[in-house]
Amino acid sequence: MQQRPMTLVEHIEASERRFPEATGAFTVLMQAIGLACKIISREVNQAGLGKLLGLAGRTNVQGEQVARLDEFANDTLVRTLTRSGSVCALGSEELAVPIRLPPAPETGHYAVVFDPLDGSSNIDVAVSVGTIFGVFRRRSPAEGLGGVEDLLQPASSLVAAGYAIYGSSTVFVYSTGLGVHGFTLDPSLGELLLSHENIRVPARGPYYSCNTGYRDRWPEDVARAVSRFEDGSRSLRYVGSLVADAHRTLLRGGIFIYPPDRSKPEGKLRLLYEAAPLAFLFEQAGGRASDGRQRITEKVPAQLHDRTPLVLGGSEDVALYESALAGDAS
Ligand code: AHM
Ligand code: MG
Repeated sequence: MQQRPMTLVEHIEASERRFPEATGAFTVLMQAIGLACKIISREVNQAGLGKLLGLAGRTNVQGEQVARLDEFANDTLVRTLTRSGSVCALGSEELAVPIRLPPAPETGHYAVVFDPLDGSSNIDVAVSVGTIFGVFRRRSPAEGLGGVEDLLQPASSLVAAGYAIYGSSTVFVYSTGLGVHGFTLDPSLGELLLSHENIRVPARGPYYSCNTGYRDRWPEDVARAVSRFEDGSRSLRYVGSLVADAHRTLLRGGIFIYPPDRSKPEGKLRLLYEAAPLAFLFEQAGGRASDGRQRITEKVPAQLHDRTPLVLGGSEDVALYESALAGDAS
């Protein structure tokens, strides 16, 4: 008889059993994130039918227009994670300040950062969007409210990270440091089923992915480094949803670049909500993540909403970008 694939929850439980001291709180937390992503997936797929398309009529902390689905996704994650009792603090790309939760000393060991709906400019045109998350261990004393110190940690301190992509299918990818695994949503069961076990990024890939429409705003070193990938041997792919561009790069290889430019000297993408979780996944999958000069996993955020240039990809491709940026002419 053909074996049925493992569900996400079974997979998390199996990896938690490797640690006899584990209390089960981590499984509860991951289950909550999986549930929130399934709820968001359902809403994204029905957005054209319901009333959730369009703008909410206000701007967020980043000064960007908030789409209604952004709000829905943020509320879903906040409510589901709060109800799980496993978190002490939450940081969201959509919220100016962190959510600090009352003490749950037996269970509230974790702090979660997330971009609830990445790529939201693509929602109204039915292009893939996604949710990105990172999980830190609590650092503040267990008796009080969680705080910003629980969230301002480098990606090297993540205990888990992942994303869900709401595309032609919904795929949930996560790692706890024991490989990177992907699960595809079976809508008839409402279950995420193991479909991509132990994902590895090819060292060199066939694509480069970058918004070359901004070339005139790039500093000279960025233009030089990107041009290294424009020798005719690679195809250009750029969705404009980070989750989608990262997912393709993780599975197929290649390089994703969001560099600094004259109008965004720090880059556009957020260190905590976008770059750090993806960097953790790429390194776990044998790839690399860099700001062009430094590993993303080493960068300590000073503020919740810090931005960073971001380069993700296979180890050889990212090394090529970094050396070209540093001035190597070869
Ligand atoms: P968002 O979090 O507001 O959706 O913005 C982030 C998105 C990423 O998904 C994507 O990589 C990038 O912005 C695209 O930006 P641009 O249109 O400048 O190329
Ligand atoms: Mg985003």
